Amino acid sequence: MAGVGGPERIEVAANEKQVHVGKAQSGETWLFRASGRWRDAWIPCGPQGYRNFAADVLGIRPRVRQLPWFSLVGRFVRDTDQGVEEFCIGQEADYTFHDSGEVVVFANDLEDRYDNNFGSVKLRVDRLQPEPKLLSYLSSRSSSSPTTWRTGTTTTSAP
Ligand SMILES: [Ca+2]
Repeated sequence: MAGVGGPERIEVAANEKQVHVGKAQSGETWLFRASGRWRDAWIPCGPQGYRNFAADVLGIRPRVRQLPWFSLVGRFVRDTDQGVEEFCIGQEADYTFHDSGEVVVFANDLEDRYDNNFGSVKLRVDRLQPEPKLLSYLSSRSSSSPTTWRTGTTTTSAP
């Protein structure tokens, strides 16, 4: 059995302050994979973002301070209003949710500088159930996922 439902494919526009992905349930792990390029004014980059040396010198940081400029960021808003988690997606990441809540994504830019953003990246999200099914899903992935954008092997480390 594959993940919880099929993969979702979402176009994340660089000029959107938040793009809705869906609702996460407690215990789920989501695999995020992003590809393509977008642009912050004249600076092109991928979903991993770029180094902004001038801003670093001036001490200016984007919305999620600790993550790279223009990296693809996920934000998890718990249903209980018990806080928000932000995590770097970049080109690829997985994230396990310990509560239920809404997931949104966005380019990590300054709050009021989205008007000069162009293009979009493609995001694929696979929702996985806890451990046993996750492992069987990963081992069956090579034969069951003809639509992945990147080829190559996925290495998993046993806990
Ligand atoms: Ca911008």
